[in-house]
Amino acid sequence: MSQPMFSEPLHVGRPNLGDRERFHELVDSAWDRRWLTAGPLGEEFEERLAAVTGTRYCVAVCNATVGMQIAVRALGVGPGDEVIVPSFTWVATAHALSWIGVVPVFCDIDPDTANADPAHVAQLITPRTRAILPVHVFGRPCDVDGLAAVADRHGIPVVYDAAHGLGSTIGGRPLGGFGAAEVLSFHATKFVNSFEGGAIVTNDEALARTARAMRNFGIGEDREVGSVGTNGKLNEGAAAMGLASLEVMESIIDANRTNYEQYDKELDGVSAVRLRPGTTGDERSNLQYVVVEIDERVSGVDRDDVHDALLRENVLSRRYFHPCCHETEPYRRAPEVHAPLPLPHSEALSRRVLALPTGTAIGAAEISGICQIIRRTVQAR
Ligand code: T4K
Repeated sequence: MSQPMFSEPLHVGRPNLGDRERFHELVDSAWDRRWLTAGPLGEEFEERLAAVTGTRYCVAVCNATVGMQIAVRALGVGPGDEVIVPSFTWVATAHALSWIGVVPVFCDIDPDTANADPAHVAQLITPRTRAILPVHVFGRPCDVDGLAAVADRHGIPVVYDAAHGLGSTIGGRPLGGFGAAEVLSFHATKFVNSFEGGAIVTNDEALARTARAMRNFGIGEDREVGSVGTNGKLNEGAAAMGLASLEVMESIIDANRTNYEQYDKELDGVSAVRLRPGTTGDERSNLQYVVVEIDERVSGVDRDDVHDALLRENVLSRRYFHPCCHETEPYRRAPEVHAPLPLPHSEALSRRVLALPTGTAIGAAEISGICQIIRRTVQAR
């Protein structure tokens, strides 16, 4: 068997790393203080995130999944309530709700942006709908005005899953400050990471106070247990990683942009492959995901063929997001509940998408090789 093009695997989601010495210095400070969780590094991380997102309050949490649960619960959403979410997302968005007894009702997307379609959201509202939980997919901002209009008409809040959204802007406004709250992720595979971690950002003081208590077993500022809560605290080691990572955020976005432009150039003119748009119009995207759509009708080669061809050469691309949430086992059993209307755009996109490696762990030579494999594969038939 011939050798793969790359001797070391190239991964989607390979972590970007900040300055090693800075990370060690921060961890040492926690060590010296003997303060290991919910401490000053977490508070500093919160302050910096509030500044980056232009929000008044930030509540750092152990991951975005728990962050979304806290955010919707802090807004009074509970078991049996319905929340509208896109089906074209990482399954965490739906699971965060189901895990606390809330019913995810899946909406379709606008195929241009891959984000929740406000018109479809409006059709799914019932007397049981208590919130909308859209996702800024791949760092591209949602139609925040369209979603706000639907939510306002029905008197329900919007909470954004902003797991992909840090550092992206719309009309010059950073993501983080839209809706009642937005929830960020700092999982290792996110372009800014804290090993595992997340944050709820909001301009609503009461919501921030409730979320802060819920993160800590419901214990309020008066040290009394005022509500049911969970353990959603961020530890100081994670906060140290998050700070070191956040400090180099702009340089990671620069690297992502350079990578994106190279993919764009090298895949230009390959009619079976469409690079999904990154930064457009008045939007800036963090470009943390480079996603192509493979059009099987053009070359007879489908997305899975390209995925497998890359794998043979040691490139681990990812099918984000396939299958759609409503096609996974826990949700497809009750389509009348979870996807009462058809979701053709989500299903079609889900069959075409493939995320390719980017970030600071990859260079120009590797991107050229990846594009060569893709070109060769789609032009082979
Ligand atoms: N909402 C959205 C829209 C999300 O995308 C996510 C997470 C969430 C909510 C939930 O946020 P958190 O609760 O996690 O904060 C990954 C991640 O596990 C998941 O966090 C992420 N979305 C999703 C898009 O991708 P997998 O199963 O594809 O990742 P995994 O662990 O296989 O890693 C991907 C690649 O990265 C691998 O090929 C290896 C590489 N890798 C991974 C890790 C962890 C490394 O090189 N080093 C590492 O440390 O789900």
